[in-house]
Formats: sequence, C-alpha cells, structure tokens
Amino acid sequence: MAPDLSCFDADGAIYMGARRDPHGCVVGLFGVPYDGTTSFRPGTRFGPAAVREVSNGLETYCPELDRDLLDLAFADLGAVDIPYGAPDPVVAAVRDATTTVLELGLRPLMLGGEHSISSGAVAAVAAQHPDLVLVQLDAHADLREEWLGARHSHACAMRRCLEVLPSGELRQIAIRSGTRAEFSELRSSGRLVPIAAMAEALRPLRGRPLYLTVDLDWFDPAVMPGTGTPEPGGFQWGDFAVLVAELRQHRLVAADVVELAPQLDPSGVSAVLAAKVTRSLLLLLGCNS
Ligand SMILES: [Mn+2]
Repeated sequence: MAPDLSCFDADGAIYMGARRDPHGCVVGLFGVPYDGTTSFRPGTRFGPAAVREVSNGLETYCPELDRDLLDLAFADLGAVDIPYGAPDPVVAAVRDATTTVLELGLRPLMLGGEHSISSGAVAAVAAQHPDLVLVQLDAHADLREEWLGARHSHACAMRRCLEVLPSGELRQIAIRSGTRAEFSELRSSGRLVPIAAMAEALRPLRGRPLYLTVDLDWFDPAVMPGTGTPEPGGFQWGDFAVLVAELRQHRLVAADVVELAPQLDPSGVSAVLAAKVTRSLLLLLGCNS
C-alpha cells in the first residue's frame, strides 16, 4: 500500500541530496513553518525553507563523521500542513506527521519553526520508544508552565515534552537563561549538564534511544544571530562537534533543529550553520545503530 503523505506539502526547495519518495530511505526530513507563539522577534516560519535553500552551499561530505550524504538514502518530505494560529492544533498535527514518518520506517528529523513543535514529535517517538531519553541544546530552560497565556508556548517547550516522555529522562546541556525557579529545578533535578561534562554525562546513555532537540540559540549570537531570542554567552561549532563525536556511539532515533529566523541575519550565515547542524544529524540518524 502506498504511504499516505497527504499531511505533507512537498512543493518548494529540497534539502541537498534528498529524495521526495521515502521508499527505501532511512531518514525522513520535514519542516514545520510555525512561529505562532513567538514572544520576542518572529520569523522562524521561514527557517525550513532557508535551510533547504542554503544546503547546496555545503559539501555532502562531513569530515568529522567521515560520512557522506551521497551514501545515505533520506527523504525530504516537505512541510507539515499546519493551521496557523493557536499552537495546540499545530502540536497535534506535528505528532500525527511524525507518526506517519515512523510508520514509513524512517527516523524523523524535523526543521522548525519555533520550539513548541518539539513536544508533538517527542510524543510520537516516545510512543514507539517508551524508554526514550531527550537531550536538549538550548540557551533557555523552557520549563515554564505557561507563557503569555499559552501552555504550548515556545517558552514551555521542555515542560510539555516532559509530559509526553514516559521515562522522564531529560538532559539539558549548558542552559544559560531562565527564571530562578527554572534554575532551581534544573539544578535539583540533575538534568543540567555543564558544557565540560557533556560527553561524560551522555556516556551512560549509550544504547538507549535518544531524541536530540537543537534550539539553535544554544550557539553564541555571534555565530547564530538569526534567532528570535538570542542570549549572549553561547557556544561554537567546536562544542557541537564534541557532542556529535559522542553521539556516534549512541542510538539517535529522532531529532529536531528549531528557532532559525533567517531574516534576522542579513549575512545569511545563521541559515548555513543550521543547514550544517542538519547535515550532521542526518548522517548520525542515517548511520548509527
Ligand atoms: Mn531557546
């Protein structure tokens, strides 16, 4: 039976080296152009298209992983058809679309869009992997109960993810912004991982199914200005490369890359950084066990 891909709109650009037809593929890339709850500077709805457009400027080969996209069968399924406006129906649409990707036998890689979409994807992946562990790269704790009246605000992304994560296991890597209450929880829960201990903290999780959510504002605004809520004091590509090297030894089953607002960076390098993060994740998802 042909898979039902009607929840995706496959018009427009495609990520470098991807196919439209998911048959025979191992990774399913898709975009969610949504920024409905953005509280500061909007524009992440343009993120997925920008990543696809600049992807052709990258090499297909990743020297850090010694792997090449040309050796990977992966599909770019296009954009999830979402209702604009309130976030709840969007999160539900993301969950259903992610379930479709999983039913096709593909590992999902989602491009945002704002961070509120992650709980939809995590819910779908956790339904297949009840012992799923969530790893968060982000400047912000995202542990608010609600923000500006919305439970599914991007400022509540990890709070909502925890509600759909049966294991309750979340690792929050080098979070540098949040409320006093959020930091109190980060510290007392043991979820906050300092940057220097990143690889060591993840090592005991080898063999467990992992979902990696990459809020691009984890990177320093100097290298990632194209994001809605920039936070000084962030990280560089070399820090991300340390994580990637550790994740080679892990069972990464799904991931997302969110919060790129390309028009906030006239130089265009933020979109290139996002496209390169995407390449690393495609290669990790496509090649590890
Ligand atoms: Mn953030």
